Amino acid sequence: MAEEASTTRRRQPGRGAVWARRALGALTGLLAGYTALAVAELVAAFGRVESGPVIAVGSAAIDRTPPPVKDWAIRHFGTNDKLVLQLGILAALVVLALALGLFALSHRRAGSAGVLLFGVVGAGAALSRPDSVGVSDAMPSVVGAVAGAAVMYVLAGRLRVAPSAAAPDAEGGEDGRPRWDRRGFLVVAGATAVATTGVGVLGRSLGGNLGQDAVASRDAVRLPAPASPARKVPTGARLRIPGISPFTTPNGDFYRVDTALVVPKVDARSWRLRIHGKGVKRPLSLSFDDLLRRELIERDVTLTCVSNEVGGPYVGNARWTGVRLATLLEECGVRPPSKGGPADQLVSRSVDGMTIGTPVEDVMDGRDALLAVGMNGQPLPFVHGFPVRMVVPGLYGYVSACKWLKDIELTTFDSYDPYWVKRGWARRAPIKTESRIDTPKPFARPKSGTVTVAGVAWAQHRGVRKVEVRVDDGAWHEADLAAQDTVDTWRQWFYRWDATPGGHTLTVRATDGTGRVQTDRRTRTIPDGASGRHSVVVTVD
Ligand SMILES: Nc1nc2c(c(=O)[nH]1)N[C@H]1C(S)=C(S)[C@@H](COP(=O)(O)O)O[C@H]1N2
Ligand SMILES: [Mo]
Repeated sequence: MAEEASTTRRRQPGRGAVWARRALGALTGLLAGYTALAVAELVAAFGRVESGPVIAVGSAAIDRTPPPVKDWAIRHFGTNDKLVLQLGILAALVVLALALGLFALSHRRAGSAGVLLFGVVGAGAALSRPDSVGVSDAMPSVVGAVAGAAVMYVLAGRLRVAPSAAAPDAEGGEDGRPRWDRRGFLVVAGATAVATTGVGVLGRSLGGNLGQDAVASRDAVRLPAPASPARKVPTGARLRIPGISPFTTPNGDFYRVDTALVVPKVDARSWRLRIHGKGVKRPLSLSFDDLLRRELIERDVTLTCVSNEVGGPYVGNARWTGVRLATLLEECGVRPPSKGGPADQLVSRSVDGMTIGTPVEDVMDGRDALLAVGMNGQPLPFVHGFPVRMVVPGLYGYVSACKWLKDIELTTFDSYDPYWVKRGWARRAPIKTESRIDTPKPFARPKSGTVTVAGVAWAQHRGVRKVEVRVDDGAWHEADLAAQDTVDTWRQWFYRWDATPGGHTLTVRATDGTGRVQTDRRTRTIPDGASGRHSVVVTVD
């Protein structure tokens, strides 16, 4: 009986050994993938971080994301959407690497070639980017993939089953022990893991040092006093109500919306801006110092993103310092269409390949369209476009607020569609009149009696004339308005509500400076901004 059992055990293909080999196969896939990425990032750190496979594939994915998905991502992940995307890419890579490692157990060559295929995808993504500088951008993915494929080939070789006549069962020998080179595998795998970690750490530290010049150039910026300071914010423009958005949004709290997976770090000392195109009699090329030597103006302007849902957070108000764009354009001999100029679209380009189209008429109609260098008294933060960005009062960011600006081209709407227009968004997009209840928060449980309902309303370049609040389906009550700073800024408001116990819906609407009431017609954000009225449901105790 005992004899019988031991025979059976020997004949079985050592279940434990089969699983151990599979696990090591999967581990091989992981190690190959890890090596490929670490080597690729190291190579990228020597060139451009943007050309590394994860960033390149992520950026290419962003470029190709259908607008509704992008909208959904912004809505659900907000400014974290990019982190979620990168984690998603890494998770997908882990799964694919595990599968490829298992596959390589039986198909060593094909499995290794599979790693190279990923290199091709990464290289293709890097080359497809609008900011690609040429074939060198393919290097990180290619070199990384070759290293990864080599690791796969060598490790899978250690896991090959030695043919044995004595033991027809594939993985186990007569003694039940595996017949593949477990010791060899562990030695090579361990060495690979150590080497790759070293490569990864080196790549990280090199990559982290990138942009040091840009940081130094930003630290060295001293913004000259503006020749035309912003008007002093009227004392009545800042309400002190708990929970209301502050009139001026601090830089650190300012919303951020862009397609950049790596924030561009531009060295202001080598930065230049070119202005050229249709109807430009004297093209201009300016350095950052040239710009600072010009007459600077300072203005309060509220920025809004077209992806902002009704009641959403993508709106902020800052004090911008910069050069009047219209003055520069006039110097170049540009005339707006209304004065016979041939160009009706101004296309701004960023260092990361973003293109943004703005009506020439709008930037030259007397409003304070700026090439901004300062935000709330500081040089622009990197995430907000250092060294120079555009700010145009009254237009959504995607048609006006180009960050990391490097080129301005005058052209026509008929002949060129910029980035977001190619993806289904409107060519022209003035900001819609909107208002938001900041307090009470949705599902709050205020006590009955007087409850302060408060928030902000905006209708940039038209101004906010009136804000009204309605409780449930009752009459509209006029809210108290904070003093107006300028027509280009938002306005705070509050309403003292005599709250009665039970569930209530609070709704707000604004009237702009032209007398038009904010519509109650709900629309999606695409193609030209959400409309409708913000409501908050509360339960009064
Ligand atoms: N280079 C570049 N500029 C850009 C964008 C971008 O993706 N890339 N996004 C635009 C959009 S959609 C908006 S709403 C504003 C947001 O500016 P902020 O991030 O400083 O708030 O920047 C605009 N400028
Ligand atoms: Mo936006």
